[in-house]
Amino acid sequence: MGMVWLITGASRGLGREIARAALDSGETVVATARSADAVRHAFGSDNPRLHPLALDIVDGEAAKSVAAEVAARFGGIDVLVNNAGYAELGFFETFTDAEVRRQFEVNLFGTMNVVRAVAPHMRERRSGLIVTISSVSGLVSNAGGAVYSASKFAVEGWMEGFAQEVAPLGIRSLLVEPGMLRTEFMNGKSASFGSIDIPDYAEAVAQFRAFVDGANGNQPGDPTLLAARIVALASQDEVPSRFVFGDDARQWVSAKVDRLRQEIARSEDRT
Ligand code: NJP
Repeated sequence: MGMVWLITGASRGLGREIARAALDSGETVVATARSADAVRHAFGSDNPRLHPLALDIVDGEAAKSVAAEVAARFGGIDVLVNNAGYAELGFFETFTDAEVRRQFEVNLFGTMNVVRAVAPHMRERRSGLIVTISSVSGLVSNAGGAVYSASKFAVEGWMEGFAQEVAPLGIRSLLVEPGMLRTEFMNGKSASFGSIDIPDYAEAVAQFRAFVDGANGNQPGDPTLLAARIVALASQDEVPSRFVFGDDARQWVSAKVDRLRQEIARSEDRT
């Protein structure tokens, strides 16, 4: 039967590619998105090892029943992939409080719901791998990405600590920080823009939106390649705690680490 994978946000983009790569490796895949039909539609032909289920990660009770159903049916969950997520793009003050909270509701609290639902089943077997698709924006923040980054920094901070809590219980964690991937992430279906017009930011926001529109469809990162890498890593005995994927991501993270080192050195001088 191979390993049992539970993947969120598998109706399109990276989640769908991870599901495909896992199926190609002979794994059993429970692929979820808000609509099970959307998942069925995404995969087309019937594969007996593919099990589409509906899961809106914002719904904690739904996450618990999906996890219980999968564990009962397949005897456990070997790999959880926290992939579902979206981006609120734009300058911080152009967002309403509700828009900011929605970003956290999905990216942070939604992912927490799924982990809260799955972790007990992994603890019971003293075994499991939690793969969390964070972002380069979980380590580096830029103008226009403040709200999205806030949610992904939160995911990073939570997972970095949680991973240490569950490691003695046999659960491993892999945080993935991709650069820009060619998915539907930046189009109107997924990304959402701040709704408040503020003249002081108008020009900068227009430039930022032009950048996003230009990048949409032309992102350097190949989601199929990343999916293959993730599936390969999941079968290794030693799984790294982080995987920064793409030249763009590595450059941004390296530059941030350099800046941090300089800041630390300067702080030392001041004290
Ligand atoms: O995006 P997209 P990606 N409950 O829009 C699902 C991160 N990332 O594949 O329910 C459950 O093609 C949605 O399903 P549906 C990014 O932050 C990306 O690029 O049918 N599912 C769909 O399957 C995210 O964490 C880039 O609408 C929910 C999927 O999420 C992950 O990669 C760069 C949901 C989104 O597919 C996958 O994003 C980076 C909910 N409440 C990180 N809300 C990039 N693309 O450039 C949404 O660093 N979904």
